[in-house]
Amino acid sequence: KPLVFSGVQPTGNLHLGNYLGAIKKFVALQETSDCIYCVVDLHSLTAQLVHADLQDQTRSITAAFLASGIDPKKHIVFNQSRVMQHAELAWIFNCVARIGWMNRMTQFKDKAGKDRENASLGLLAYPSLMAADILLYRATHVPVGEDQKQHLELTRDIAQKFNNDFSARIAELGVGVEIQVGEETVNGFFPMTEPLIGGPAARIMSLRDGSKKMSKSDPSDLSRINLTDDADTISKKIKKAKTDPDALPSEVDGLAGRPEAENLVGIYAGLADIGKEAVLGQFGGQQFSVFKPALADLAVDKLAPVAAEMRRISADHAYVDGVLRDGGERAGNLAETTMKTVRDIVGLLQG
Ligand code: AQP
Repeated sequence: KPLVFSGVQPTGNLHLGNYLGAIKKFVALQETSDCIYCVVDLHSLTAQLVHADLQDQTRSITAAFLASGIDPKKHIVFNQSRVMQHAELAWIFNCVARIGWMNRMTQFKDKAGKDRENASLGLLAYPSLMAADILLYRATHVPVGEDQKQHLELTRDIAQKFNNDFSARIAELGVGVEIQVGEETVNGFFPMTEPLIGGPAARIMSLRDGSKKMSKSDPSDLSRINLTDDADTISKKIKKAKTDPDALPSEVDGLAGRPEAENLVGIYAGLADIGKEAVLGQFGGQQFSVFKPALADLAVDKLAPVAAEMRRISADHAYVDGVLRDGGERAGNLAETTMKTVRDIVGLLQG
C-alpha cells in the first residue's frame, strides 16, 4: 500500500485553497493508502515565533481534518511537536542539504522579503524540516497544492544525497531497498517521494487578483473563502470576485488569458468533483451573473456542513487532544523505528 504523508500549518483560518488543494485529497486517499496527516506546528514558528493562540489553531486544523472526513482510527492524525524525531531528522538533513538549495526556494524568497539577513534561520531551513516530516515515515506519496512542488523536489534531492553520501554504510548495515532514481535503480534508505499535485484545484487563486494564490496572509479577507465563513459571507465574496465582462467559453482553451474566470471554473470543478470541461459544458456561453450564484450555492452546499462539524468538534478539546495524543503515540513508534536506523547509518553512538 502507498504511504501518504502531508501536513497543514496551524496559522490563521483555513481557506478554500487549503481545502481543495490539500484536505479534500487527504480524505480521498484514505481508501487506497495508509495515511499520516500532521498539524505542523513547528513549521508555524518559522515565520512568526509568538502565536498567542497556537494551541487553539492546532485544535482547529485537527477539527478541519476530522470534519472533512479523515478517520483518525484507521489513519494517523497528530501534531508535529509531539514527535521529537521530526526535529532530530531535520537536524541531520540540515547537515545534508546545502545553503544554496535553501536560498533558491521561492517560498523563502517571498516570505523573507527584501531583508533576508533578518529572516529566521528556521524560515530558511523550512524545507529541511518538511523533508524530515515526510521521510521519517519513508512516505511514498505527498498530496499538496502546486505551491509546494519545489519543496517536494528538494525533499527528493535530500533523500538522494543522503542515500548517496551514506551508500556504503547503508549496504554494510543491509538496510537499503531498491529505489528508482530516473532510469536507474539504486540501493538506498529513503524513497524518492512522489508529489500528488493536480486536478482543477491544485492552485486556487485570490478572488481579487487572478495572478496571486489564495492565501491566509493576504490582508484582504475578500480575497479568500474561509472554511468558517457563513453562507452570506461566501455568497458576498463570490459576488464581489473579480471577473472580466465576457461570457464563459465552451472549451477549456477559451480560458487562456482569463485567470479570474479560470479560477472560478476551477473552484466549481474542485467543489463538484468534475473537470473544468464538464463545468464549461454546463455553463459555456453563460454570463457571470448566472455562473456566480450557481457557484455560491455549490460552495455553501459543500462547505456549510464541514464548517458546522468543525465548530462542533473544535469545541470538544478533550476529544481533539485525545485524537492528537493517540496519533502522536502511533506516529512516534514509526518515527523511532526509522530514527534508530538513521542514527546507525550516520554513525551516532547509541545503546
Ligand atoms: N491557493 C492554494 N491553492 C491550492 N492549494 C493550496 N495550499 C495552500 N494554498 C493553496 C495547500 O494547502 C496545504 C497547507 O498549506 P500550509 O499549511 O503550508 O499553508 P500555506 O501554504 O502557508 O497557506 P497559505 O494560505 O498560502 O499561507 P501563507 O499566506 O502563509 O502563504 C499545502 O498542501 C498547500 O500546498
